[in-house]
Amino acid sequence: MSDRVNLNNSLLLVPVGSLIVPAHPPAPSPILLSIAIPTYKESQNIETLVSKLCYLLDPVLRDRYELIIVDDDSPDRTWEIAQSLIPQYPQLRVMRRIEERGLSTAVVRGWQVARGFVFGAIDADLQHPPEILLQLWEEIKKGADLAVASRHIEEGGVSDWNIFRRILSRGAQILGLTILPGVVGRVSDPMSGYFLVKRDAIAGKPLDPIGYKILLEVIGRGDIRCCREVGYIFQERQEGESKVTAKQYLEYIQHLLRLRRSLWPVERFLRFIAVGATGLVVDLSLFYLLRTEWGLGLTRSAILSAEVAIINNFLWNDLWTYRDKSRPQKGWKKWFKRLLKFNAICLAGLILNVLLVNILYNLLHVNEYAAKLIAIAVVTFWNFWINLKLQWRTTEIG
Ligand SMILES: Nc1nc2c(ncn2[C@@H]2O[C@H](COP(=O)(O)OP(=O)(O)O)[C@@H](O)[C@H]2O)c(=O)[nH]1
Ligand SMILES: [Mg+2]
Repeated sequence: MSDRVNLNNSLLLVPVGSLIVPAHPPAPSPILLSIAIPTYKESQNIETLVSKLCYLLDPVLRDRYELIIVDDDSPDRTWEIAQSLIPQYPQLRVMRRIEERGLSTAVVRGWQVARGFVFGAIDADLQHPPEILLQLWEEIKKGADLAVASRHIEEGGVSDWNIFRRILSRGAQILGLTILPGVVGRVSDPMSGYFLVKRDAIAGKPLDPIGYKILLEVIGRGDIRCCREVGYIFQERQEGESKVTAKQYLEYIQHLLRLRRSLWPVERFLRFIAVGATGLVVDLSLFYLLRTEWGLGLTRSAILSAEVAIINNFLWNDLWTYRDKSRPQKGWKKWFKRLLKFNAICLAGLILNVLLVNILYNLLHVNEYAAKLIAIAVVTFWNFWINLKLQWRTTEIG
């Protein structure tokens, strides 16, 4: 991957491999905002779009923004026309993809070479009014992690879509809400391709989009705390034509299902259970050693062996189960903090365990062993979930 650019208007090199955005720009840079513009056969639109964007952004960000056109080797040579605009618009960078195809991956490839700390996506066909960009930027400056241009809030809308198109669009949204409520329900217009997002929110997350709906991927896999929306009217296309066909609808469903599967952390949970099993072995063996070999008291043996098992579990979970989340939290201090939190969560789990056994046995008259088994299952799930949510989160609160 390289960000060498614009000497002789050269094209950007296309990143290869996984679609992961790095946590930092390739080199220190004054750029704040990087907007990816996916194009396919947009030769008639590209100059107008670039000139409008630069006209709007120059007074606000001067030379602290960049526009990254990612063209999929359009037969109308959009990439070449874009390249010819670079001398006039030095903020412009152009990538020509030969091997890969698709709107969403084009956007991510653009972000991978981006130098800013805020990323954007906008269509090249002027259906996304450029002026809205400044409002989105304002929302980011006020603290939003994600600012979405929406057709479905006040001041938003579509120009003159027929009833069929409106139903199709809403139908797609309802389907999305059913399959992925936590993602699709976060914003009023989850199908929008016009938004800004902070680098921090998606850096290091393996993105894996299919088709058109890059925003789903950003919300689904990103770490989005604060999200704002700005209304806009989706304009009619003046030049060129839409590339949407029935295929994109199928891809949308495929994308929803793929996200659904990957957001259920099945593999992580299985790892957690495996680690728990090693903990049990450690706990029992040490308890045996302390009691019978060294003759320590019952309570002391129980506490000591449980604590060693907790440390054992912590080490494996930190290194393996939650590796992707613990790795970015560098340093011994943070490691130690995680260990303490893990202890606290396990202790809370133990209290919950005792409470549940009592409620099940004394109040609900469940068999003692059944009560204990239910409690173990609930507490395992509790430990897993609370650790995932509180403990190994990538970004810290406050
Ligand atoms: N790089 C790239 N851009 C694409 C591709 N398909 C569409 N686009 C661009 O994505 C934007 C939206 O596409 P469009 O067909 O207008 O979608 P619609 O507005 O939903 O009808 C436009 O800028 C297109 O040029 C693709 O396969 N690769
Ligand atoms: Mg369009």
